[in-house]
Amino acid sequence: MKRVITYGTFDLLHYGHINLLRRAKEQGDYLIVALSTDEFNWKEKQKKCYFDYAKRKQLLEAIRYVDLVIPEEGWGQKVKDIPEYHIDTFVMGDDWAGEFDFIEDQTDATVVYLPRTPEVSTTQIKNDLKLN
Ligand code: C2G
Repeated sequence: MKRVITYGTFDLLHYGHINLLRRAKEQGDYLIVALSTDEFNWKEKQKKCYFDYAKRKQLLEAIRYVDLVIPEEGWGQKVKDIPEYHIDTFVMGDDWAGEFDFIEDQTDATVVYLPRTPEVSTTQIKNDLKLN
């Protein structure tokens, strides 16, 4: 069984996220999503989520491609998660291209960056709806 992991905030879940999760699952047989906690989002990414962690987790768990959702509480946890969950492939959108190459040096996982869905983003949705 090939196990895949990806990380993110996934606020105001949209089809760009779904495209990413579908292609991440295609990299293996089992997909774990490490979901940024509200604290991590605010402290480390200055993101204030519209939906809190519990609601974002509920939404992700309803997606057919997602097998398990775990919390992402810090930048450094990836190199621990990968051995702990026996991960074969680490996947991120290519807006992160290059940022996580170290993972191939520090773990047995392969790093894959997938093209983002260009025209949609949570920020754009908020701006369009004037939620800012
Ligand atoms: N994504 C995408 N296309 C979009 C928007 C997002 O492919 N139009 C991808 C991103 O590249 C990322 C995932 O969906 O791989 C989740 O996006 P965000 O929730 O914005 O995640 P981010 O804030 O980038 O957090 O430790 C890593 C961070 O937690 C990533």
